[in-house]
Amino acid sequence: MKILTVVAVALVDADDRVLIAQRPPGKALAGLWEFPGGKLDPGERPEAALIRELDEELGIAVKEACLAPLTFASHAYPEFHLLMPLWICRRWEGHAVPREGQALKWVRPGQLRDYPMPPADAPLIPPLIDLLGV
Ligand code: 9L3
Ligand code: MG
Repeated sequence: MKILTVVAVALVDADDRVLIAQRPPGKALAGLWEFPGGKLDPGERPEAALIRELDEELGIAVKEACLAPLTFASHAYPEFHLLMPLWICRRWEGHAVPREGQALKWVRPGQLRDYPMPPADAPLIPPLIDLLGV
């Protein structure tokens, strides 16, 4: 089975709210809320891919030193196996804005369950609640 690496981040604001983005119409899993991130380009380091995705999708600049590994998701889709490391980040430059037509929401960890997520993302919620509280 093909293993696909996708990188993702929990951006956390000063009130311990986490940013989720709604996948736009036309994409796979459209309408579901996810932690921002995406696929690696060929030969790209995971951290570099995440920094690039955050610039492209949200217009924010993240320094690699401000990314801390938190947990990972491992999920079998019918066509591939998704392995998704999740970093946590509390410091970045700029204001997160939807650059790809996606809706954005800052949500308390205890409220994340109210937003339908891709199956790979939902198991990432309990570690965030453990770390940040509800
Ligand atoms: N995916 C799941 N949860 C996420 C992200 C960023 C991505 N938090 C899944 C959706 C797709 C695959 O990873 O199946 C690749 O993502 P994209 O390149 O379509 O955004
Ligand atoms: Mg993406």
